[in-house]
Amino acid sequence: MAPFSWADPFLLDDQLTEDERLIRDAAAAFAAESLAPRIEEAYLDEKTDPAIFAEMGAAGLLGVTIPEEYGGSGAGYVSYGLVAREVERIDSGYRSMMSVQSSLVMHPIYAYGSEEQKKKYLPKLASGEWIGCFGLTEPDAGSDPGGMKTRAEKTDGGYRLKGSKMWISNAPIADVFVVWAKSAAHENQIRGFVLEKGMKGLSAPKIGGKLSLRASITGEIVMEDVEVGEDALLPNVSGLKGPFGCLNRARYGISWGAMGAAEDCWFRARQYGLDRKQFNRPLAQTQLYQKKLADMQTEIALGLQGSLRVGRLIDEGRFAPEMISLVKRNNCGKALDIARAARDMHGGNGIQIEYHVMRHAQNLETVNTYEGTHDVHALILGRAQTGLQAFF
Ligand code: TGC
Ligand code: FAD
Repeated sequence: MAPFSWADPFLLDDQLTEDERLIRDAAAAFAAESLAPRIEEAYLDEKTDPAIFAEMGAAGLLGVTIPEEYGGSGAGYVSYGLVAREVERIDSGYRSMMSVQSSLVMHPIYAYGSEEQKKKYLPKLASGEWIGCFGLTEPDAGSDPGGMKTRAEKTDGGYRLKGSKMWISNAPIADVFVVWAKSAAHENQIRGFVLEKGMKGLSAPKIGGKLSLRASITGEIVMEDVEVGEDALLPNVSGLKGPFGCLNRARYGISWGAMGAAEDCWFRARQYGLDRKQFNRPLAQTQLYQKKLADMQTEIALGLQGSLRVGRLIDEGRFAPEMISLVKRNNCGKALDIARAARDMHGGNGIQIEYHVMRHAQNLETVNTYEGTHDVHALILGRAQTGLQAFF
């Protein structure tokens, strides 16, 4: 028999390679030293510090899975997930910044771009010198991105883009915009385009007033007849499988990230219960409190095993998108339940910024919604097991 490790019940640490542990530890050190000291002020003031991208780049946290020749780390998807977990342990907004840059901007340029596009964009995105964003959602096309209205018309030397995108992470501070549009020159198929800050007709106003994910800036992308050359088109993908190929990676990373936020809530609730006495005994000595801690431990241990398994399958080239829907949906939903319970277990203190749990709960409302809502992933899984699609 082995001793029970309460914080790592299934000895996940043992399931990692030496290289994965090194990347995990580097991400944890970066998160503790560079992100944790900033988060309270950033969240209260709704401020995103763009310098974080260059700092993440210097720490090797951007483009973890992109080959080294383009500035990435050439590591696998388990490593990427471990980075997401450590960053989101501090704040979901910081993980959002990292995962948009890595999975939604660098990945499509790497997977669907020309050699020229890869050489031009990837090294500067990996270093964080350039900030990227990903425009799929529109005001009238969220869960149903196939209903997008953004159009690319053919011009003599390229394309003219018209339309608007909504709820776009990083957009107001972005240098590079990966946007998806229906292209008249390609039988109205959805195609990807890479736009750059400063192009005539392109703007990205901030969406203010968010009560969630306040440390990560969100905006619109407005394209008023933006003229681009042929070289802005991502040549190697067509149709919804383009953006979904990116979302597979980002959703998988979120499944790890959400567990990082949940772990932070669990550890804080446990410590609070040990420190705080009511009725002459620690809160942690009550049955109800211990049941909640046991539930947290169970869901996190199971959730991490699921993400690890899916990460290994991605690295082996054996994943199906539905596996990712399963862990994205389950881990986000469980993390949100855990954060809400941790808020409750902190009593009145739980609403204060310095106890962190309510910030996590507020963030996880977004994490449960973006990249496919909890219910949309249920419909993806329902379709896979019945063969019947229930979206409409
Ligand atoms: P459907 O008929 O299912 O598929 C259309 C085509 O796409 C292919 N496909 C996929 N390919 C790769 N991976 C996947 N996961 C794929 N899912 C679908 C499919 O094979 C088909 O290809 P083809 O060649 O046959 O045409 O499409 P549908 O229109 O019925 O889709 C329904 C649904 C609900 C599954 C889908 O639209 C969906 O997932 N909706 C959710 C939308 C979403 O996730 N939006 C995310 C926006 S980005 C974001 O939120 C970033 S937040 C980032 C941050 O800050 O961290
Ligand atoms: P809707 O699709 O209108 O859904 C509303 C409700 O209806 C949900 O509960 C949903 O589950 C339910 N619903 C929808 N369809 C069905 C159905 N067929 N059956 C049953 N129920 C259904 N997008 C990007 O492209 N890039 C980004 O960087 C990005 N960042 C984001 C950052 C933040 C902070 C937020 C909040 C969102 C971001 N998004 C981004 C958008 C995000 O992906 C969408 O909000 C999400 O896909 C849901 O779309 P929607 O908001 O239009 O909701």
